[in-house]
Amino acid sequence: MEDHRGRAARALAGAQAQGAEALVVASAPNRRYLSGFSGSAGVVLIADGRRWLLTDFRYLEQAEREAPAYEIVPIQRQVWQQVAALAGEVGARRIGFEAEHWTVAQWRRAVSEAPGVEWVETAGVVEALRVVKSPEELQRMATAARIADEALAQVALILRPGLRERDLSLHLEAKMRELGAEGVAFPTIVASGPRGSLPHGLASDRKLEPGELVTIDFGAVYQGYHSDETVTWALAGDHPERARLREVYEVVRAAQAAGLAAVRPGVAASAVDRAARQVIEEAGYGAEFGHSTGHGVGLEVHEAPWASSHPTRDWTLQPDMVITVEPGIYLPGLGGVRLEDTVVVTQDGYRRLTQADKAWREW
Ligand SMILES: [Mn+2]
Repeated sequence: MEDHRGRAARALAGAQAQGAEALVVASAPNRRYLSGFSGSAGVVLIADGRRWLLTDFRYLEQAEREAPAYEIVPIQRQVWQQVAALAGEVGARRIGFEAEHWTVAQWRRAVSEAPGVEWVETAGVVEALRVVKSPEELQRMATAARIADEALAQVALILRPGLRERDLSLHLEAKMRELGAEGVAFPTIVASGPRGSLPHGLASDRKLEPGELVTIDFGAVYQGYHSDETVTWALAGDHPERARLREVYEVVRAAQAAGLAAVRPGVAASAVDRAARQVIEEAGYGAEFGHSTGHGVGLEVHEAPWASSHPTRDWTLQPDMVITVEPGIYLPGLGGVRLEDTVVVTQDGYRRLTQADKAWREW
């Protein structure tokens, strides 16, 4: 069982640093991180020594079981009035909310239901806690990655020209579920041949052809935690641009190796991006690598820390952070290559969670 009391105390301290006396958390991954509750609806409220989870009739029994560190409160008609009354029990009137997750309509509703509350905008409070993973979280992520890798190995057995991208994704997703995944981390990307230039090309009806490349970007979810991995495989056979595709592949592979080699504690995540990007730029493909090099993974498939060249949201890597390293090159009309691993920052470097071989592979 995770230390939900400790997490709640740290979240409250973070909210206090942003001017609040209490914190409400309604975004699903943050709510789950703080309480253990995995349901789709509910509000966590944390104030001076107290922890409440307000949820509706559908989830009361589940909430009692999943969130023993919290007082479970059935939601009545006006949830924000209830929140105000509970916070009032410990004298809290300035209640922080997650400004990055609320809609304007939600904020208006809170203001109108609880006019006596001063609603304080907070940002990134729980997200900042989530970046460093606990041993239990790392265990779950390692299991998600292993499931995904085993499913990919099964897909390799059916890979051949004539196979539709859609059938490849269906097979991969079914195998992940069979192997214990509770779901897929995101709709599987299968981009073959010229579609490889679409960085997020969802699996289509297109049939694989001899000699071309196919990029597969996929992940499993295990006990709420995601994996994220990309391979680009070559199909055997002749292709007029084969030599060029191979050259591009080796550039991306070198870029990924350079990005991984930069991963260690104390390093800025932007330095990982720079290390990978430099290899691609020096090979003359800088303009064809238009996305950032990586991102955190956990309860969400994309979360902090971000490994990008963006100057205002840099992160210093610490042990037990989890990030992806996933450079790519995309050539419209020809195809593309991306290679991605999810890794844990260790005391002196990194450890891969995703294990599929990233050397050139022909099937
Ligand atoms: Mn990714």
